[in-house]
Amino acid sequence: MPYKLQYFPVRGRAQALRYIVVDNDLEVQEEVINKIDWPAMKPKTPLGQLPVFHDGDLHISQSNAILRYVARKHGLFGKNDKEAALIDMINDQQEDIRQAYMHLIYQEYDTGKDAYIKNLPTQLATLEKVLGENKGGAEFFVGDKISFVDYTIFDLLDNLIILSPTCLDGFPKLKGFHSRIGSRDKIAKYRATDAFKKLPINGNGKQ
Ligand code: 0HH
Repeated sequence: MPYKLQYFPVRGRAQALRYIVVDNDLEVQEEVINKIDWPAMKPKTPLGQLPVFHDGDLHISQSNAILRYVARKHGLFGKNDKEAALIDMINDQQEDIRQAYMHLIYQEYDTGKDAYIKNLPTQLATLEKVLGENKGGAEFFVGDKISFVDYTIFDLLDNLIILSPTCLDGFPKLKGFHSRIGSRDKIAKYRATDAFKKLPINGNGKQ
């Protein structure tokens, strides 16, 4: 039985999972939830929010829990406990940066954008450093095989580049990483589709 993903028609908190799906040939049926249908649906979801991921009678909310579940099942969580711990650590760092990004987008875009962009190098430096600690930054964030954190960070960087096109100029490893993941055959093909191109990043039109 295919998995099912329910989410709003935005990249948002489902996009890393969508990259995992296309890059690993997973069978996932996506149900797009429109704003008008949401109030009736909200109380029926596990935590009153989307995304929700269904695997048979298992219904999971919280995007990072979904990513971890899919990663465990499909070999995208490192090859041992040590790698898994590093993947978790780096994804949590990614989550901190993502939350600050979402705060800017949804709470203070007009008043906070300049300060946010000014502070971005401090946040990106942490990712540049950890990437460099694995094979000099030439491949993935952890180990020698792609893991779910590579997809979450690819998506985060993609959003940040749209917000501030030069933000990776001082971070050659992250820049190379973003280009490498974006050039993977299935990801590049998916990103060239109209369906991807017309999907807004966020729900309020800001990016
Ligand atoms: N920590 C949770 C996670 O990672 C946060 C989930 C969350 O904030 O899964 N969900 C939001 C939608 S993501 C939610 O369910 C933000 C994108 C909003 C786009 C909305 C576009 C609507 C256009 C049709 N929000 C609804 C709610 O809380 O009632």
